[in-house]
Amino acid sequence: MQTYYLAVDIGASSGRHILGHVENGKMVLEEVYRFDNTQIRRNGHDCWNLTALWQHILAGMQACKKLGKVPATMGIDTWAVDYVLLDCDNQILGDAVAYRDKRTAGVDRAAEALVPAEQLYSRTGIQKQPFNTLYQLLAQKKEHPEQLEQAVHFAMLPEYFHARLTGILQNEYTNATSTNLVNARTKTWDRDLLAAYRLPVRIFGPLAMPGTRLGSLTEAVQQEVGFDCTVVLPATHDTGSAFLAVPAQDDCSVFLSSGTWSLLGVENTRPITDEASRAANFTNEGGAWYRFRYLKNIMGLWMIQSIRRELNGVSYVEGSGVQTRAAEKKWSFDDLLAAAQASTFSGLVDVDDERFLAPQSMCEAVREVCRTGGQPVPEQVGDLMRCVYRSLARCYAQSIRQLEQLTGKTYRTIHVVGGGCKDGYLNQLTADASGLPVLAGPVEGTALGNLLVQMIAAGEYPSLVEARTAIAESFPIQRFAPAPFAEQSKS
Ligand code: LFR
Repeated sequence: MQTYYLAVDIGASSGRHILGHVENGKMVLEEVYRFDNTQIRRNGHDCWNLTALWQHILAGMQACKKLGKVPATMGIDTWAVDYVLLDCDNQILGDAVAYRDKRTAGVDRAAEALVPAEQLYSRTGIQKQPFNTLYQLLAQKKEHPEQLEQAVHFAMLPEYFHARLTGILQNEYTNATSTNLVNARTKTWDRDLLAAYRLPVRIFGPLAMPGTRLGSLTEAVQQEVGFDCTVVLPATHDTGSAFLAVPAQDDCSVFLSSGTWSLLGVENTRPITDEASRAANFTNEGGAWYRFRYLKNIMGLWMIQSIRRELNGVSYVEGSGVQTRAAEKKWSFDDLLAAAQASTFSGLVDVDDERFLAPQSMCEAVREVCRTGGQPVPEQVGDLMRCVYRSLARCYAQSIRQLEQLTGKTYRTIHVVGGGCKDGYLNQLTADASGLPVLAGPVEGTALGNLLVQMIAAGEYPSLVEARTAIAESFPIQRFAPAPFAEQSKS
């Protein structure tokens, strides 16, 4: 009888249930359920719809039952930094505010008055991002001090869902590091920092490692889905899972997890928390088996996704939420790609510009950044797209040069995993800009990394090395060589 494992992988724009099993040493995946993740406007903030997400989690489990493929274990991963505060009955206090919401504007300055930025980085190794949980918690404390006072538990979103599945609330290490409140050396909550920010130490529980067996489904959930199984913690931060699934066979590769964000970096056994690293805004996120993901957040496909939504008439209007208008033409990703390839536009933008984080109009934001940067302004869709694509590739290339300076190593290949690795045009631009071959695949990086931890916990593979070799042998990897005379981006 086949043993199945279930990864529930929820990203900022969509989620999926992927069943995995091992056949003759190889990994086999099957997507059983997919859903959209859309935000709602609540009490003046952009929030996640946790009720809808929970219904989707259950519906995907029911789909497994219907197929007759009941998993032995399951685990949930999501994007990082977002959380909820819970009371003693695990009920949410306040809302599950989404990280691109404006509530954190200016909070970093107040935080820096309490702990200087250099000190924070040298303790946690986490890059400064306006949306880090630390700033969100301080924003919530300012707006609703009573919610922090009443809180009994702090739960990152996968932990909240795991608690609904099992009745057990357990904080997990990889996602906890994205809060900016975990000490990179002691690898647990930094009590001095919590005290300095006047955050209640009592709500932050002990941190469990990926691979921990949490428990079985509650009676109520069993009734809903028609089976029982064991929840095993994956690296609950999606990027933590994605990096595990990179089929690198040596340590000369740069990893790129390509989705809404482009996460580009390497794995280290020790954190790098010096000033040069802080200035370059590289982060040391905690990984399974205490491997540190030394990486940079690059704006990523969010820019392309936002342009497409906008051209297709979907826009976000502050105060009233998502609005749609009739669009003259519906643009597919292939249409956008073809338009980019037909353009000869030469302007470039710094994709890390904060104006791209949550603009009312991404098309206008790109034009504005071009204009203020003294670049030609892209008016046509193809020009806009070519500008974004080439700017992303240039940023990847520059970040690799920075990485080499910071780690003192030379990198020879780029491994791309995640949905974005299907974009052959971007892969080729990346190879050309960096002068390095790009190895693209597997597409389901995050879900695969989630499954990999469950499979190691179940004894299917003895360790990460064998599991990564199995991934290399189980999925097609496409190679993009740099064009011989391509102009490389210098940092
Ligand atoms: C990717 C990701 C990144 C994190 C960002 C916000 O999905 O998890 O690693 O920086 O989303 O949570």
